[in-house]
Amino acid sequence: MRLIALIDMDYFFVACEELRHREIRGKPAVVGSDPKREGGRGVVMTASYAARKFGIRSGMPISMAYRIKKDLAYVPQDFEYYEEMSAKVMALVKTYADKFEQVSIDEAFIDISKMASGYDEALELMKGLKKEIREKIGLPCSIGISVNKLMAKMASEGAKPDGIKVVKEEDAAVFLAKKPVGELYGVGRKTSRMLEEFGYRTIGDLAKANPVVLVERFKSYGAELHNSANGIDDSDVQENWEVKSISRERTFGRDTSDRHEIVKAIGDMSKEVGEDLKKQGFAYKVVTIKLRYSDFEENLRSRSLTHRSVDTDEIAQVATQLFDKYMEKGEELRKIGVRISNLAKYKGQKRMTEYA
Ligand code: TTP
Ligand code: MG
Ligand code: MG
Repeated sequence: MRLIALIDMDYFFVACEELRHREIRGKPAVVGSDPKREGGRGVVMTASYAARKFGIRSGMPISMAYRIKKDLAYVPQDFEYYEEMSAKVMALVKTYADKFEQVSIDEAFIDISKMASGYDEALELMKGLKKEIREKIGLPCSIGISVNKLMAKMASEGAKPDGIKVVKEEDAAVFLAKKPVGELYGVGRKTSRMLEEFGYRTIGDLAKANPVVLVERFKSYGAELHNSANGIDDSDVQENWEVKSISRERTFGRDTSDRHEIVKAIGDMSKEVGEDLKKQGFAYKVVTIKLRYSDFEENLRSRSLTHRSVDTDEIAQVATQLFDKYMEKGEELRKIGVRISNLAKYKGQKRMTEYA
């Protein structure tokens, strides 16, 4: 029996902000682009559940959110911080997974078929994960558990906020039947409108529809829609936790144009990156540096080697050459980063460590 779980963080960006802004905890709050800087054209990226009570939603113009709720707390977005929190969450989630597939900044599917032998064990396991995310990171999440990705996702929606829901295979049809078609995973606004025009109002309507008619109306997508509406989904959890790149970044205490200081930072980071590379048994092909200037402008500059390499000294050499070539004269750096990418497992890994 397959057991799949979907972990999705609750009101993710605002929840992250609540961690470092105590004053907005539990209050109606949004994260979004600055309404003043963009002439009020920014949109709400995330709304806390307290804000959702007033009808404030992701994608809504910030100006409208303010009209609805005058004393709404507003926090400007800080993607780097959310990505950092996301990485912490995902690192924990992976430890609970046979297979792990991150599908967005706040969401991942895991296959727990080997870790748990039935619904009860799966539930216990996921309770542990949820508790660990709460205790170690401080963030709330919701978890759906079922026999495939589609149903796990649908179950997680039913668990929100801050809950866990198991939908057994035999209960899938009833669980889905009364929901509006627009809530079916994978159905966007356009498809949803078309489905309604054809008279399929609920997922149950779609499940009972003649698949031949659906294929006539929606081509091959019709068959998929019919399967989804019946809770059927054979797709596997696609592992993506192979490291695709290894990187380090350093923010200087004070903005600097001092070559000596910067090259030393490049050297230190390259060494760390090289150590990770060896540990993980990869060879790399591309070296990239990131230059963040004092005005927050950011440039990435890369060089691709002719062959995949395991030579870790070369990382600092190439990164330094890139720096000398591309650093803008007269500018100061706030931050510098080194990254290696286009990685592949190094077959001679064992031998390399034997001789090292
Ligand atoms: P979601 O998981 O869709 O939403 P959420 O975490 O804010 O709320 P929920 O409790 O319902 O899961 O999206 C995750 C993050 O992605 C969200 O916090 C902000 C970002 N996002 C956008 O930037 N734009 C959008 O339109 C949506 C939907 C999300
Ligand atoms: Mg979420
Ligand atoms: Mg999400």
